[in-house]
Amino acid sequence: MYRLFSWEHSLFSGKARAYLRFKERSGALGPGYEDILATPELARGLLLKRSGSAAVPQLEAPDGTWIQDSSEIIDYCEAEHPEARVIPVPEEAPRQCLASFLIELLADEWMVVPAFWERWYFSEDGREPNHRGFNEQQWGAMLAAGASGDVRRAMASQLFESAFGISESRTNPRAVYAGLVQLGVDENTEPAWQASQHRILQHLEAHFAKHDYLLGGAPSLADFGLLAPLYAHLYRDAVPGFALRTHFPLVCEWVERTNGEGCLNSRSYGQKLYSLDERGELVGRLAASDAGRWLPNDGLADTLRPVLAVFFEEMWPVLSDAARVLSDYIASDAHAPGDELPGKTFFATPGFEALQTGQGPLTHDFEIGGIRGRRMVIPYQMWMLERVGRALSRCTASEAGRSAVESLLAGFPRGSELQKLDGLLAGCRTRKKRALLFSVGG
Ligand SMILES: N[C@@H](CCC(=O)N[C@@H](CS)C(=O)NCC(=O)O)C(=O)O
Repeated sequence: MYRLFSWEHSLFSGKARAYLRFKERSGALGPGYEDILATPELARGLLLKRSGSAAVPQLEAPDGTWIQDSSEIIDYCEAEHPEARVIPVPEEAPRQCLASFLIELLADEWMVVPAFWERWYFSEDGREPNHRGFNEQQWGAMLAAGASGDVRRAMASQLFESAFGISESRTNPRAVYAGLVQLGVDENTEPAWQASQHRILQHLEAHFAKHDYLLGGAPSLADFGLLAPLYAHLYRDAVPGFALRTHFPLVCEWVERTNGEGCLNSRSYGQKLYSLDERGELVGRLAASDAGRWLPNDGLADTLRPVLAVFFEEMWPVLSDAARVLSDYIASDAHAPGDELPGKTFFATPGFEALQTGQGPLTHDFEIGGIRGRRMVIPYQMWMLERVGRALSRCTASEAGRSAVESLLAGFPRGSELQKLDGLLAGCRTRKKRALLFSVGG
């Protein structure tokens, strides 16, 4: 069996788990998988040793191959088990393929910010409503698995105080609170990040009013990517979870459908609806929208375009500036080609804080919703962009593919810049070895 090492409350674990569940239920995952809680003992004694990082999710394949990173988990399993595929074939459906990779990137590395903020903002002292108790419970379930409820909560509470400095989150931000600052969340930008999240949720609510999944009637990489910020943080955490259920009920239904749990009536994978024929006999039919398939003819729903527009309007300017800043740093005397680069998403990578905080060489000005802030450059995002670039070159390999992609991108501000991705990334190519990132060269 595959072994998935995960936490229920982890953003990227939700993405990998829902993907594996879909493949398994579709009969496409060979031996299936076991979901193993990555306790601190396993994180230190196994994950860290195998990959160089204790981050979850990580996957061990039946032959012992070890895979760290939710995107690599999906790529690995797609190559091994191509049935019930989740990535549209670039040569056949270039627009759906490109859209899937862009939404994965938007969800993983942009929507992560307000989702992460919701969890920790509503755990701070004095916030009302407040879900600190819930947050203690979910962290404690991992930190002290098997211990009694009071011990589990106490362990988490202790971690929140001693390591995360929750009581002085605003005056002396540490760990997760420092991470939020490093990601560009401060008192000025907070409302803008929240507005960005609401804008996306409104677009999604409109989309799921017509279609069960992002590409139509079956899940894709775009759905599993989107589930990363939506499941553990926005759906499960108590305060955003209440808001999501009350304001975005169709998004909630999609979360349940895509996650494959608590979804009896939400037309999840392969579910049927039944009617009675004239003799009173049950007649089943596929429940999903769009005949249970991605839209025909490489179609993208009109309701999906506003979601892609958020990528180009908000995230793309930041990514392209980050590529420039990272290229300058790699070319400078401060870095030798082939050396390690910071890797984390949620906060500055230990050992690289001087580069990624304050006015360090791996920080830059950015804008969200017209508000200016400063954030760290995350080289991992260039690794993700290279992944988009590989898909893009296959999408545009034929004349027909090129023109399909060109007309899609022409509909977005600065959309055509994506076609010059190779040039943008030329000075900041990365190599990922286990969980570690290095510049290319040397
Ligand atoms: N890019 C990675 C991100 C993994 C990640 O940051 N995981 C978080 C939880 S969602 C984590 O384990 N953080 C703790 C740590 O880095 O030690 C992926 O897609 O899997």
